[in-house]
Amino acid sequence: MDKAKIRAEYPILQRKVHGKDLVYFDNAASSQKPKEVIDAISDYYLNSHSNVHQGVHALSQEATDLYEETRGLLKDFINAKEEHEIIYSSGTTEAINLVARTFGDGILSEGDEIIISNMEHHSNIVPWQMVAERTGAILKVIPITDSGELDLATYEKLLTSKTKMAAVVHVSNALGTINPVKEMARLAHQNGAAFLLDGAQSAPHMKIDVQDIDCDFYAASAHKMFGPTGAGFLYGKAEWLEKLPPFLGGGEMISRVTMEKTEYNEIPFKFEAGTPNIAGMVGFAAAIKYINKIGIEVIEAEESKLLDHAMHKLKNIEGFRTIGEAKQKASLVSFVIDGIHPYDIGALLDQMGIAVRTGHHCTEPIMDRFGIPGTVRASFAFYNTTEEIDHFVSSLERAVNMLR
Ligand code: 7TS
Repeated sequence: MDKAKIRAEYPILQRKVHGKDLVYFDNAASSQKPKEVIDAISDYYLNSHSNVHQGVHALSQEATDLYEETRGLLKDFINAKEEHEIIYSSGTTEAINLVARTFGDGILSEGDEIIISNMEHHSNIVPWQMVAERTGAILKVIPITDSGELDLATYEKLLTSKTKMAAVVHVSNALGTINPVKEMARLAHQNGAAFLLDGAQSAPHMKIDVQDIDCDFYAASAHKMFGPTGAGFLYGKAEWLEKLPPFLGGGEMISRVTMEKTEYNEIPFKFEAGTPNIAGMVGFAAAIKYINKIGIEVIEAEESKLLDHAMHKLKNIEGFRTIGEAKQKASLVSFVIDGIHPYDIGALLDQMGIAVRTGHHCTEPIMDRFGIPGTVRASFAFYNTTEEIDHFVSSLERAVNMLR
């Protein structure tokens, strides 16, 4: 991998922060954008913007073609069976809310059970709590082991004939754990439950095959996939999308409206009310093409090398403790240093030009499980380098010495 060439494609990686070369290790929060993604958005507004799916005029047709191209790219990217199984959304959060809300409206009744895990991002907890409260459904939680893995034996016991949905994170943003989702989907289906995957952290880093996993729903965000903010998607098996009621009401999601009654549009449009984030989807298309050009397997292998390098160096720091030591891990390290608050480390690293995330990472139940207020999280993307990691480790040592 020609790192210098790749890094040159990211204007932001050339800048300085507090007078120091930027080291960006907050990729799990949001990745940076290559120039071709930024150019695609800019080019769209400069040359092709109009509203979609409406006009007979040339610009509307052009905008629609650009906007719809993303659907086919996403279908291939996650190996969905049909293009209409891809619903555009503003991101993972909205996609999960779509499923939770419509499940509440169309499927769940009092006493039904929903399973989530202790490892979820808040966006895969709160929507289910809301729907449980509204419908009288019961929320059950898969525990986490000391190494930061899901307790699968308990998951099996939690599944009953009343379970209607099991919704879990594919890759944990706070622990890095890659969950055994194919097996989990099989177990859910054995009990007649649907299986939803929060793919926010898996889509940017590994090959996804929704047919092989056999999940019923899969949600992800463009901004973690080198694309723009405010764009993302929900994959849903066509049988489910046909069965579920609509999410938001308005234009685009209808086929006929009278003052008495509305007939809804077919999928995917049934779930896409209002003027969408057209430029966002155009940028998302460019991001997927960019990932495809590099190769997701190449990205995965490079990030795995970066993680190994970081772990090898970090473990020598006195008082260093990793939170999340799963056998299968994505390229992030969440850690605490005994006796020092994560925020203080983050603030000192920032002064040195190094961007890491500190805190609970929107996974407060994980922090409660490990009895800590938060962690420092360094999350790597393939454009990061071993030199940056070495610099990070020596800067961390300096920070620790200052704070001890
Ligand atoms: N699920 C997981 C596993 C996530 O990591 C995130 C965002 C979300 C859902 C929500 O995605 P959104 O694009 O809809 O906001 N995670 C993080 C993070 O770790 N730091 O900032 C955002």
